[in-house]
Amino acid sequence: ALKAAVADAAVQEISPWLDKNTVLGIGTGSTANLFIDRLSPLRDRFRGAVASSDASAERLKALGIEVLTLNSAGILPFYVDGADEVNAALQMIKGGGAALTREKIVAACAERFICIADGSKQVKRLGQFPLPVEVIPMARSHVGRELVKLGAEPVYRQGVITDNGNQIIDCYDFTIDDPIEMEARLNAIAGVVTNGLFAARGADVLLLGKEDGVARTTR
Ligand code: DER
Repeated sequence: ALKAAVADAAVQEISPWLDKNTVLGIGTGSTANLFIDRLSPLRDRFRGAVASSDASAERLKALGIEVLTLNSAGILPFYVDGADEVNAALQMIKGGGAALTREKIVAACAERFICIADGSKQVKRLGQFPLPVEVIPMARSHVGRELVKLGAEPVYRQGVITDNGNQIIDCYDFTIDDPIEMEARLNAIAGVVTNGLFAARGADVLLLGKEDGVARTTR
């Protein structure tokens, strides 16, 4: 119910801005799916969407919403997506659904990142949720050793291949004092494609579902 409430709030957030040329950036996960479902009645009021995963693209198409490639869409007015954790600075950990690379790419092309999450995702400090890191398969052991040096406990996410053909390492018991600095350090490790810290480019609006309603925070 909290997820549904934030999905409704996200529709309210964007609907005044929709026109026939609007292309929306759409995330991945159960909360993003509820948002996708709510776009269906509005599909004649915007042009289409860019999806951050094959799963979201399929869901959009099934609802008759045009799915565009990011290269054909250019700059997007909005990116709407969930998060695994979000702090007071609207920095996030994402990647629970293994879509972090395309999520970070589509988010980078959006003017406004609207994060939709239930209250359980709000944390004081990022890192309770194991931080996902997408790696080139041949580099998995090397990246694992580098993550140990950074103080993480790396665990290979067995049986998961991302939409980009890569693998995921989840970093447990990881103390992240400075999310922006750590995001950059992780990106510098040879073999890392993307890490789940969305800190340098966090969310612009957070719609957080709580028992007493949806709290809206801007950065
Ligand atoms: O994998 C992801 O980044 C998802 O957005 C995840 O962070 C949120 O998924 P949920 O809405 O199913 O909790």
